[in-house]
Amino acid sequence: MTHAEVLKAAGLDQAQLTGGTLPIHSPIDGAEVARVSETPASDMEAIVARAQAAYLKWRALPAPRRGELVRLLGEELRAAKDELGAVVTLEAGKIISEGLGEVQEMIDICDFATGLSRQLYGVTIASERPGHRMMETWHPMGPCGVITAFNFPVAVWSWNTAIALVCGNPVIWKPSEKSALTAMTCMKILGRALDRFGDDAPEGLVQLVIGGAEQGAALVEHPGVAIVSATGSTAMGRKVGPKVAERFGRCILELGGNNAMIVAPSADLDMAVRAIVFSAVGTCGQRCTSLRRVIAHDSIRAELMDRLKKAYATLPIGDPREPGTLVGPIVDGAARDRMLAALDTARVDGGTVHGGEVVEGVAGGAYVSPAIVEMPAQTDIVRTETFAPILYVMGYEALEEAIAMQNGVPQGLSACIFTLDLREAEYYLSAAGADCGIVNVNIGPSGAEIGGAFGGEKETGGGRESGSDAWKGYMRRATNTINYSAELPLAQGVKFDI
Ligand code: UN1
Repeated sequence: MTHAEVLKAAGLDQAQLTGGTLPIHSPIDGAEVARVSETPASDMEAIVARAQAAYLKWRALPAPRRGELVRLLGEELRAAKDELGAVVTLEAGKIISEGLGEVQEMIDICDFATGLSRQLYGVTIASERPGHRMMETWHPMGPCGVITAFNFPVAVWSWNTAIALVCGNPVIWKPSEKSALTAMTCMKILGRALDRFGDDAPEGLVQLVIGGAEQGAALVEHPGVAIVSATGSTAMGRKVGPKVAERFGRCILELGGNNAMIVAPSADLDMAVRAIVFSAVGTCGQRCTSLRRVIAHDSIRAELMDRLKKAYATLPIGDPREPGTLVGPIVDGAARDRMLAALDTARVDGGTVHGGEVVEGVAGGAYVSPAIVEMPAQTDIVRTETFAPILYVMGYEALEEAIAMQNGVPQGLSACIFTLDLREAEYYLSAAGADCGIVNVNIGPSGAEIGGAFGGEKETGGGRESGSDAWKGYMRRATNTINYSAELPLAQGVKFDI
């Protein structure tokens, strides 16, 4: 299909795709596929006011009824899976299977959130006072600003939106300026769910803001936006976090990663190689969970390197729409140049680079061969997240040393170990082990399921999205003490008789 056919099948019409100021390029061939209208930052006042009005109505609906909207969204996503997946491929350059996988992630979170809408449980607490009962109740918070990145243009929105909606919060979405088209397609799909849902959904329940840093800042700074959930670079988070903190808003940050795998002497190397290749070169190394560092035991390092070089040599790189392709384009020329510059720095630091060259793909796109870099030490460039398919490989002798190296980076998203040794695996999962938000055994660092809480520590920002009890980040907790006695005893035995 041509780009125009993909956009037409997604239901985007010419009026939406033309006449604006923001050019959208496909990483596949660099073609300008649309020029969309940006939301004036000065509109934020009215947008937030609409969201606030929507909040008052939406929070009054019983949560299971709110869940029904999310259930319908899941149904509409199932029906539109191929069309939306194709727009993801067009706009993010993902191979077809990964574009569809991202939509599946949306469907999964809708199922999860629908069930959650009947499980927004609070606890009861034993009171120290007779005739008293304590409990926690969870309430909606208010409008939730969602800022998403180009690399997961739809899944991350749905993690936030499905959960925010069942929690009773309207959503204002500012996607990456690189992925406005997937956002517009999502809004169409959501529109169909809203039509079926009926009048219970207030106007302005989910609003889209198109633009860049200016629009993002207007959203983040607005005191009417109760929660800001931002996914992207650590540099972005450093700006967003303090702004939200200054006004005592709530922030959910999911920022950079520098994810490592320790390959122990007992590792099943066949499995390790497959896991490494998927997580290091999948999505052209542009997941926040992408594998960026392998720390391999010296006894197996040479063999592992051998196998990795062989596997890398066979990687089909090129047009992500072709069924056999495993590595599509990197997002744009600037990202390619950052990759090449990082490799130059690694060479200066004593690294031996395999791959990492500009290759021919589709004319106009930025295509690179994924790189493996054997490093003598974990230098600054290794400690930096470069959003590209670069895999640094280092050696170790003792597990403690490997864990120290793994944790010795500013980021803390995802980590894993390949070992068949139970002691090593459990130690790695313990408090003395990996310091990340996602820690795995015998599985790579990327491709997490939605059921778990997603996010990480240190410069990754500390936020949690998606499954488990991440919903608590989207609600406010009230501690309630109810006195059903005829006395008024004070806590801590304090006497204050009047
Ligand atoms: C991201 O790159 O921002 O775990 C999200 C994964 C995906 C989500 C990645 N489920 O790799």
